[in-house]
Amino acid sequence: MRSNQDRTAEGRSPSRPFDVQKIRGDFPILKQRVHGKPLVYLDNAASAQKPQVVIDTLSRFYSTSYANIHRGIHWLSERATEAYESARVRIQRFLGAAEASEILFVRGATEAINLVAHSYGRTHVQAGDEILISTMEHHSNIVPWQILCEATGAVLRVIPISEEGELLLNEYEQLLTPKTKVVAIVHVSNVLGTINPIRRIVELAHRHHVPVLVDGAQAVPHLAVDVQALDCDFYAFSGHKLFGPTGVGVLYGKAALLEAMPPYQGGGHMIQSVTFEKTTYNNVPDRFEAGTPNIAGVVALGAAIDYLSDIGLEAITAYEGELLSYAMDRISKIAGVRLIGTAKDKAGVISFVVDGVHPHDLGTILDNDGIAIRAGHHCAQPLMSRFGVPATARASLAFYNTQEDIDALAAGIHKSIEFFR
Ligand code: 7TS
Repeated sequence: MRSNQDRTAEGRSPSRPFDVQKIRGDFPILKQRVHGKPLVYLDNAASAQKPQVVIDTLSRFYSTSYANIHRGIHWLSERATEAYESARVRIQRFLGAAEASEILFVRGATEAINLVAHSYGRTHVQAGDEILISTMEHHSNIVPWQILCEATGAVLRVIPISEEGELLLNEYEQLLTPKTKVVAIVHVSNVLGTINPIRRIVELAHRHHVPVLVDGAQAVPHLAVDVQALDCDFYAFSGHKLFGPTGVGVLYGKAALLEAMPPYQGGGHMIQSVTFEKTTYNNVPDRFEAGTPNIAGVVALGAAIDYLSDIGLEAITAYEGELLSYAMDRISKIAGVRLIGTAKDKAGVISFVVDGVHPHDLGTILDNDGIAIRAGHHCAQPLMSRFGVPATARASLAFYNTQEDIDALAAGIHKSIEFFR
């Protein structure tokens, strides 16, 4: 894979040495106290915090450059359009896509997957066909395919996983048949942290001429992603988990596939001409961006990506890898803790259950000490069933977390065990 540093916008300085204290200073919310304690934010898989540069970009854009886009004519509209389209180019580089028009702006990973299930799915999937997903999918990569199956009579098939939370690739190979029409798979599990071998998954699917959609919502904050190296056909992610604003996300699609796909939503901007008799559609990406998009959100997502590229995804992956090892070691040593998700290739998501302590009670006790984690099924109920638990506690890391955060978490777990003893 190309290094992310090669991919930063021209003229940018190469990555600085990784200085977590300096990075923490970029995130104003981390200076807050919660219930009188310093905030320990370990709920990054739900949503990540925003650096000052993202907050400033939103404010500056609305203060100086805001108008509706793609309406030409006046200066402000041109300025806003330029900012919006320049974010598209930044994201193209960030993902290593061949063309900017392969980047579609949507509301988030959920909408990206629904777009593909609806537009690609309804054109290519028929009764008796099969859609292949895995046991570790988020509901947003299950339900859109079930809706497609209900509408078409297609069948959902599920790749099983091991006790460690790794995909069973042999079983995957067996499930790939001439009936398979789409493989939709998560890159990094939001519960287990497992990093799936996407390149290999794509290679096997392509032998059967089956396109692969990758749900990258939990991957892009942790790993350098190169869609051309992965050779995936679609790649989806959300801006808010990537230190950008809410309400904006990205669908990458290979140009040839997108160009052959019908619109997902109808409205302004996605048309070439409209009469009551017939409407012709715009080219890609405009065909898939009906109505006024989240203009400022897109621009600020561009700023988030510049910020990350300046730090360097390789540096982030290396730092988080060490922090994850430290955390797994500390938490696994606590008597009564069962870790769920121990794959060899794993990103900074730690799920666990504690004997005698309900995950929600643990979450409440931790919150009292200013520690934010998530407890519940994490929108992955079938995965909870696979591990025979109704819920887990989940601590999820970002590059601004520290060993002190993990120490605070470990102390909180001990405290909750004492409390319920
Ligand atoms: N895919 C994965 C792997 C996710 O983790 C999530 C959100 C989504 C898709 C959907 O993203 P959205 O931005 O469209 O909502 N995951 C979580 C989570 O783990 N806790 O809260 C949201």
